[in-house]
Amino acid sequence: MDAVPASRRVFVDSPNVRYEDDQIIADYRYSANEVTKRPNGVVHVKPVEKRLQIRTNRKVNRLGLMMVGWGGNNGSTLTAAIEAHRQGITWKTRQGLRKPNWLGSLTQASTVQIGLDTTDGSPVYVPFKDLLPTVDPKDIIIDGWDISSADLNESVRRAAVLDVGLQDQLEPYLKFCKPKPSVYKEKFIALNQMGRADNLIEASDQKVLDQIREDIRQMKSKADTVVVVWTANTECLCPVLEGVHDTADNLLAAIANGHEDVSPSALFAVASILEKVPFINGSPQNTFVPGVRELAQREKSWIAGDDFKTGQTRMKSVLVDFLVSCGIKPVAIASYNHLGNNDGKNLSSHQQFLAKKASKTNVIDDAVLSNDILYEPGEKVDHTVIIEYLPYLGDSKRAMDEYTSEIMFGGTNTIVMHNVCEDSLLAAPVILDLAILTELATRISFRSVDVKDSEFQPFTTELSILSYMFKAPIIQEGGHVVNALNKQRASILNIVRACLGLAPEHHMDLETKIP
Ligand code: NAI
Ligand code: DG6
Repeated sequence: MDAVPASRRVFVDSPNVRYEDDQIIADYRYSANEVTKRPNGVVHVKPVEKRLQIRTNRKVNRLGLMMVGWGGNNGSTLTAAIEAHRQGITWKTRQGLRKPNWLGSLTQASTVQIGLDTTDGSPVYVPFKDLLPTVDPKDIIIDGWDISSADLNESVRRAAVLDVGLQDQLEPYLKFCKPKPSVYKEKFIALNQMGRADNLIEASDQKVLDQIREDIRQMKSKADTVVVVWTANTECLCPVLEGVHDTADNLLAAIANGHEDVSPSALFAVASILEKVPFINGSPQNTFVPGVRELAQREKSWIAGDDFKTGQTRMKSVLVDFLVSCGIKPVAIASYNHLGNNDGKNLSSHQQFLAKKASKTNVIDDAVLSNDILYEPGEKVDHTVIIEYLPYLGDSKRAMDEYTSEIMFGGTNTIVMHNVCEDSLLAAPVILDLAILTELATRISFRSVDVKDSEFQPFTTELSILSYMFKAPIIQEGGHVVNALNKQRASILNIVRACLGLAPEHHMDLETKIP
């Protein structure tokens, strides 16, 4: 018997879902509450329902992933992991034989409760990747840019993240992966990175932009969908200048005139937008200045960011949400890190550190705002973030956190955490998920059944469905930022369920609670 392909292992038997050869069409009732806060203090809640049709194209596109900062620890680790899977490499360590896996990936290693078993009432879990057709990591075509000319074999060895037995077997494949030249502007990343910059496009900003666009077009000739991810060094925050960064036209003119305050990451974002390929910012800097956002909207191109959420901050966005939703009041948080990789070296420079500090700090804002029993309007948690560079440790990052909260009757509850792990082994699966979920998002569209003759529309420009993967998610104007990890996960999963005509996961389990 032929194995059932992953994308056909879950079948929804409902009059609300139509599986056609090339698409899945779901009729979906989206329930929400319209709330008005009345002057007399009454919170008036009106449940509303919108009838939607959701269409998912079933044909998975051939995905081309282009990483800016390809030769860095994240870029090289992800490339090595994909190649190790593709080649089926195994390697020996002191602990025994190892084989590649995708632990840490939402799409590849997590499961979703789909319902209760009809025979014994036990919960049935299915792999996330079996719900809708998604890209197989082994099929991703990878390319990218780096200011360092090291090929990917050299980069993997420089990063010193993976076992040598694996590095050696990957060499025949990785040594041919050579990053494309990129743009280096001294004022944006730390001066201590200068020694690495030997692979540069020495030209005006306009020519750099044209070259990046040409590079993307080359990838387009091999792949149906191209996603560009910034996993290069954290830049300092860019001053948002009137006449330069404020509108799409001013920004394009500033690039044409070679204005020094256009950041390299903004050049990559603009190039991606003009080529109409999604651009994802994995670092904390303000790449998405108003001009970039306006351009993305005008060109109907997708953007997402900022700053991958992988370790300490991911835990913070769970823990603070948990405390506040228990009615416990976090009042002081001290988050300290030391690490020895090149990211840590770049962040040892104050201006770049400030960008990172902001995204690591703001992640508790939504939890604080959610509870006005605990917090007065405008009240802040005493919150500090420190990062130190300790070269000896390489990619092994140490994160120490102390959370002090107020509990009943003047008591305090202090939680202390110590986390040690390879930074890039947490980041690589997150970048993979971003690429896979972005490709999936490009195949989903929505139409309102309540509006006559309405046409299917894709997600809006800011792909906030990807918020789970970011410390500081960007959202469309008028939206609200969600930082709490479990809400972000529920958002992705419930949208995927909606594509199959399934109600959101409500965990009510009434089957087992009422007669
Ligand atoms: P890395 O320093 O090892 O790699 C960055 C790479 O970017 C280097 O190879 C560098 O040569 C290259 N680069 C710098 N400027 C460039 C430019 N203009 N164009 C092309 N390449 C350029 O750093 P790592 O550990 O790979 O992290 C990458 C980024 O991801 C950093 O900004 C980091 O803060 C961010 N990040 C990392 C997380 C993690 O867990 N590892 C989580 C969240 C964010
Ligand atoms: C030190 O915190 C360096 C940073 O680049 C982090 O490693 C990275 O942003 C991951 O952050 P977090 O807080 O999710 O572990």
